[in-house]
Amino acid sequence: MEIAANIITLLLLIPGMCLGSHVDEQPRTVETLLSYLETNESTTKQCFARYLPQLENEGATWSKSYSRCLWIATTGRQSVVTNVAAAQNQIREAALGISAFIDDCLGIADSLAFFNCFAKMSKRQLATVYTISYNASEDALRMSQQLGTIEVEHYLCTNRTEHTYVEGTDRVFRDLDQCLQQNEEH
Ligand SMILES: *[C@@H]1O[C@H](CO)[C@@H](O)[C@H](O)[C@H]1NC(C)=O
Ligand SMILES: *[C@@H]1O[C@H](CO)[C@@H](O)[C@H](O)[C@H]1NC(C)=O
Ligand SMILES: CC(=O)N[C@H]1CO[C@H](CO)[C@@H](O)[C@@H]1O
Repeated sequence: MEIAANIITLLLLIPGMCLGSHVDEQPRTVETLLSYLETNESTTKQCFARYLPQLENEGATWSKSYSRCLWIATTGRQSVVTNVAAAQNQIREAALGISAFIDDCLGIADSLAFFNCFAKMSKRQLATVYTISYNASEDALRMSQQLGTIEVEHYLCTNRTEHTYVEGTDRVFRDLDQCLQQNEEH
């Protein structure tokens, strides 16, 4: 903390030392610089004491918002999956019915009975296959649309969080900079 404060004060001082009105005079010795740092230390400390908590606040707000964005997206995806569970079950049941019928036919050793079994594959079973395909493609489309919306919302949420953080920290850094500069002008 203290070291960081001194380093930043040092960085603020160096351009002034190089370009200041004292160019023709003896360069300031390290000793003078150190005494400057010492005499200005308390105001520098005050600046950091005031603005570091604000920076920490910005960080905490970012962290909370980011977690919230993540939570919204995760629960959103979970509810999409939960909502299609019934449709998925209907398709599974229908497919298992057809599968059982086909398995029965495949299990028949006698050729004539084998052919007769498949010959009995009724229009109804074919209609079920069609319904499975129709429902499945509709469900897949609706689901990917809903998941896509969640992704977009998630992007907007994190982007907004990022934006607020960048703006907030920028403001604090400018205030801190001003505080340190006032310190320098005293
Ligand atoms: C297909 O969808 C309709 C309407 O949601 C539903 O009533 C039917 O049970 C579904 N059938 C299958 C095989 O998924
Ligand atoms: C994301 O944030 C950046 C910077 O804040 C902004 O320029 C951009 O427009 C934002 N994008 C969306 C889609 O909001
Ligand atoms: C507030 C304070 O201590 N300011 C000092 C900062 O350093 C300059 C240069 O040494 C002094 O003149 C100020 O009094």
